[in-house]
Amino acid sequence: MDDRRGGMAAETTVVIVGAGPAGMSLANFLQRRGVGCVVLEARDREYVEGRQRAGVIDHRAEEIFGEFGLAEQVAGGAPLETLLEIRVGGVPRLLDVPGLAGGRPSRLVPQQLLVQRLIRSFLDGGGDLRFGVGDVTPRDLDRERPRVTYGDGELSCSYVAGCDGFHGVSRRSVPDGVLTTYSFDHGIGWYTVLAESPAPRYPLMAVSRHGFAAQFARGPHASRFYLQHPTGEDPRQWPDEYTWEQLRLRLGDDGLRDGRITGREVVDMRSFVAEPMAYGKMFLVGDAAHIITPMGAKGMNLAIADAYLLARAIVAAERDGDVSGLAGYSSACLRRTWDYQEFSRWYTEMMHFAGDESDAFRRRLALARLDRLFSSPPAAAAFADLMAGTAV
Ligand code: RFL
Repeated sequence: MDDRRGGMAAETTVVIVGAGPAGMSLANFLQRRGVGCVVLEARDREYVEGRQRAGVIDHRAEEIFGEFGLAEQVAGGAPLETLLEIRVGGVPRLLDVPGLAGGRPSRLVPQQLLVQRLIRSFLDGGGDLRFGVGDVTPRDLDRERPRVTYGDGELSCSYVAGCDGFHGVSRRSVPDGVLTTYSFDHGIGWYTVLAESPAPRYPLMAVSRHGFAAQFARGPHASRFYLQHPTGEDPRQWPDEYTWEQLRLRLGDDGLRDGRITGREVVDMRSFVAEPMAYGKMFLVGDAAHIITPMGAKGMNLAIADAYLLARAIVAAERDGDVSGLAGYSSACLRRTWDYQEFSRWYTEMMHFAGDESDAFRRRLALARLDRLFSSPPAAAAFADLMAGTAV
């Protein structure tokens, strides 16, 4: 190629499928290193920039953006995380997570803001990003020059980056029998509501016999709440009054101010991993290869960390002919993925079982885990290290 401005490029170095956190991180990293790429996104810009999900970029992700001179664009001025509050039966306990991690704070950057900023930065740099592209199909992945066809267009490239999320086409383009997949249902239902209710002082998680609840800031005047709900029930039918009543009960806060509920979603407490994260010249990045529960806030950060490793590997291959990074991409990403899956499961069990009176033994184990976090500095430091994000 490199017709990155023209929109009609027939050849490029990397075709990136999907313009979420994984795809837009990768696109910006490659652009900053002078590697040509085209991003193909199925949805329109408004949809992609409005999708609200994650709220935190961990310290490791900020370091990664910093390495590409993007930290100011994506995280400049974003509030730093300070303390984490875990409320047990209405009694608050505070954990200085950044301090315990050796001064490595995470930042509050809502996912839609991160994506908006990455899109703007890529387009300002002359990047080729095509929205509303239908029928994207990766082909010839085991050949030297794969192709990606879409609508009535076609691109030939050196690498395909499958950044199209769990339901995307990339993983499904791998021939049968190549991937081993692992799925796990945590057996817990989560209901999340976005509300015009003042942000909590600190990120807040609460253990109670009424079920788990959490409250996180989404800007100064809005909160995202999470409520555990009995599986087999659709909590989106709950009257608002009942939702607020449950939140007050679980958070142990009679004075919790309600507000207009602007979003309701049921969140799958499911985990998934596909191995390996590469087939021929295609590399899977982010949710296309793995999903993780929101407990621990690692999904978006894993997507950014995968994109970082892939960008580094492609740059080394293109500039120096060093293909070792590409050969090791899958195993390096999977090591961190499983580490975070374990962390997320550990955290999920602790926060949900500690209030669960249906199984007294399991409950006592979870309470012991929670106590250790507040009484053992090494245990607290290990927790904080994972919250800050582990280095590659
Ligand atoms: P995404 O965000 O799903 O983006 C994929 C993009 O690909 C497009 N696409 C296609 N494009 C072209 N052709 C096709 N055939 C295509 N198919 C799909 C899609 O339109 C989309 O634009 O995947 P990506 O980039 O890997 O990013 C992953 C993150 O979105 C995800 O891990 C996080 O949202 C998970 N997550 C959280 N992660 C955190 O780090 N911290 C959190 O606090 C956190 N909270 C959450 C979350 C996920 C949630 N939900 C709804 C699952 C809270 C929630 C409620």
